[in-house]
Amino acid sequence: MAPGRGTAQLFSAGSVPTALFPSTSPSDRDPPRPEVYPVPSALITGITGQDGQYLAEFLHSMDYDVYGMIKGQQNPRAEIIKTEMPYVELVSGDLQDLSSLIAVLEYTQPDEVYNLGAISFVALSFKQAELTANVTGLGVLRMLEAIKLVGGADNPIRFYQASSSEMFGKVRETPQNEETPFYPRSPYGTAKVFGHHTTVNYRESYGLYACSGILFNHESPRRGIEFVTRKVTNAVARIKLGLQHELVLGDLSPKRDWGYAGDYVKAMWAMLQQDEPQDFVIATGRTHSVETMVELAFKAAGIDDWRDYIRQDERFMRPAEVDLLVGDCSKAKEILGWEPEVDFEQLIAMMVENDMALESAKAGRQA
Ligand code: GDR
Repeated sequence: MAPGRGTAQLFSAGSVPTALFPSTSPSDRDPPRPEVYPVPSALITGITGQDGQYLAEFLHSMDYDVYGMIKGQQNPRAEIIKTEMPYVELVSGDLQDLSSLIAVLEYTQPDEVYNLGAISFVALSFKQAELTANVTGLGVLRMLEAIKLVGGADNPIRFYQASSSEMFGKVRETPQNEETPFYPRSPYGTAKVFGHHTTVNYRESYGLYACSGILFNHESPRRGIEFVTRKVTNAVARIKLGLQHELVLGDLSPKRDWGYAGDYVKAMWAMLQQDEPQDFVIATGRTHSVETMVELAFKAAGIDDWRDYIRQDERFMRPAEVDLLVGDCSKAKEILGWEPEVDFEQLIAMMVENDMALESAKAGRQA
């Protein structure tokens, strides 16, 4: 007999475990197992973000039906999904509107829900604290309520919550693991703590299969330009090409544990394939300062006198900063078989290379 869903491990994060999948489909939960497995389906909120895109690709490669939730009618980023991932069916819903979430779940009937939607830019959360609490925090509660209502008794819907290392904030211990107490330092962090505890509470109160992945910073060429890594790699490319002459940043001293988003979405999936729902830290275990990251990015473009291009500005500093994050992902290694594949140096080089190609193509078009 094929192994059960609970044994699913990402033995090699690089190879898509298609062979594993039929034996780990949601239809496994109640024997007897049918001869032909129905196609599993997943709903992703935050589909237009970096993680939403990587996760959609990954799930599609494993023959999932993938639904992506989109807010509003004129969402410009929806076009990217329509063009690059035509296999994703976009559905209209809003984390601020419970009835829309119920309608989305009734229509999509997902086996798995990945809640990646959020106001996710920490700096913005200080300026739009109420909106952040509503979307990033209460949005989790609304989705869990919708799952509880639509899934009914013996709820078949599995839920993944995108928790964040920002919850550790002013860290209580180093490295941070699943037991480390939270001390958030921003409206974003406090909203994520609410979402995290709500996920645990719905699991314990209603027996939902609900997991939180406490993901440390994860980046890629698809990262939004407002986040520091992409801001830097894009500026470095433009400086190299003579299109920009300085890079204006905030505090260069904070340290982050930066991994590759393409690796991290595989851990999200693996969390929902276990016998029991539980929470996991996903991280690389290495930390670097913003300054080191900047230096590395310039060096990747062959620029040694990088300090000459940097200017610091109060505008990019935060009312309260998170000084040091570094995660201990031993539990994910042991239970999920997950390990990061792309290291920090490869990640930054990949991002610089991508921005060089993008910016030269853009400059070529404008010439
Ligand atoms: P972070 O990511 O806040 O860690 O949250 P971000 O890249 O925005 O900042 C990282 C660190 O760099 C410092 N910094 C700057 N940051 C930005 N954005 N722009 C600057 O000019 C700049 N100069 C210095 C910041 O102060 C900070 O210390 C990310 C988000 O993706 C969250 O949604 C996610 O939950 C966490 O990572 C894990």
